[in-house]
Amino acid sequence: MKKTYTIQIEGISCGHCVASIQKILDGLNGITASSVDLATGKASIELDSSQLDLQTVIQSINQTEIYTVKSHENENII
Ligand SMILES: [Cu+2]
Repeated sequence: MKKTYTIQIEGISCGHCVASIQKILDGLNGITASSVDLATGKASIELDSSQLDLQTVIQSINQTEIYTVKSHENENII
Protein backbone atom coordinates (compact mmCIF):
# COMPACT_ATOMS: atom_id res chain seq x y z
CA MET A 1 0.00 0.00 0.00
CA LYS A 2 1.30 3.41 -0.88
CA LYS A 3 0.93 6.33 1.48
CA THR A 4 1.80 9.98 1.10
CA TYR A 5 2.83 12.42 3.79
CA THR A 6 3.95 15.98 4.14
CA ILE A 7 6.51 16.57 6.86
CA GLN A 8 7.74 19.86 8.25
CA ILE A 9 11.50 19.91 8.75
CA GLU A 10 13.36 22.46 10.84
CA GLY A 11 16.89 23.46 9.86
CA ILE A 12 16.58 23.73 6.11
CA SER A 13 18.21 27.00 5.06
CA CYS A 14 19.77 26.53 1.65
CA GLY A 15 20.03 24.31 -1.39
CA HIS A 16 22.66 22.19 0.29
CA CYS A 17 20.19 21.33 3.05
CA VAL A 18 17.59 20.37 0.47
CA ALA A 19 20.14 18.12 -1.26
CA SER A 20 21.09 16.52 2.08
CA ILE A 21 17.48 15.72 2.94
CA GLN A 22 16.85 14.48 -0.58
CA LYS A 23 19.87 12.17 -0.29
CA ILE A 24 18.56 10.70 2.98
CA LEU A 25 15.16 10.08 1.40
CA ASP A 26 16.70 8.58 -1.73
CA GLY A 27 18.70 6.21 0.47
CA LEU A 28 15.65 4.70 2.15
CA ASN A 29 14.16 1.56 0.66
CA GLY A 30 10.47 2.04 0.20
CA ILE A 31 10.37 5.71 -0.76
CA THR A 32 8.64 5.78 -4.12
CA ALA A 33 8.63 9.54 -4.64
CA SER A 34 9.82 12.55 -2.70
CA SER A 35 10.49 16.23 -2.97
CA VAL A 36 11.86 18.83 -0.59
CA ASP A 37 10.85 22.48 -0.71
CA LEU A 38 13.43 25.04 0.37
CA ALA A 39 10.99 27.91 0.90
CA THR A 40 8.64 26.07 3.25
CA GLY A 41 10.96 23.42 4.70
CA LYS A 42 8.38 20.82 3.83
CA ALA A 43 9.04 17.47 2.26
CA SER A 44 6.46 15.51 0.34
CA ILE A 45 6.93 11.79 0.58
CA GLU A 46 5.29 8.81 -1.03
CA LEU A 47 6.22 5.47 0.44
CA ASP A 48 5.38 1.81 0.17
CA SER A 49 4.08 0.97 3.63
CA SER A 50 5.01 -2.70 3.27
CA GLN A 51 8.68 -1.66 3.15
CA LEU A 52 8.91 1.49 5.19
CA ASP A 53 7.02 3.45 7.79
CA LEU A 54 6.98 7.14 8.51
CA GLN A 55 8.72 6.75 11.87
CA THR A 56 11.80 5.35 10.12
CA VAL A 57 11.83 8.34 7.78
CA ILE A 58 11.53 10.76 10.70
CA GLN A 59 14.28 8.98 12.65
CA SER A 60 16.60 9.04 9.65
CA ILE A 61 16.21 12.80 9.38
CA ASN A 62 16.44 13.44 13.12
CA GLN A 63 19.60 11.32 13.30
CA THR A 64 21.47 14.02 11.43
CA GLU A 65 21.11 16.25 14.50
CA ILE A 66 21.02 19.12 12.00
CA TYR A 67 17.50 18.70 10.72
CA THR A 68 14.51 17.97 12.90
CA VAL A 69 11.08 16.84 11.84
CA LYS A 70 8.59 19.12 13.59
CA SER A 71 5.34 17.70 12.39
CA HIS A 72 3.71 15.57 9.81
CA GLU A 73 0.39 15.96 8.17
CA ASN A 74 -1.74 14.91 5.28
CA GLU A 75 -1.44 11.18 5.56
CA ASN A 76 -3.17 9.76 2.52
CA ILE A 77 -3.52 6.25 1.30
CA ILE A 78 -3.27 6.08 -2.45
CU1 LIG B 1 21.81 24.61 3.99
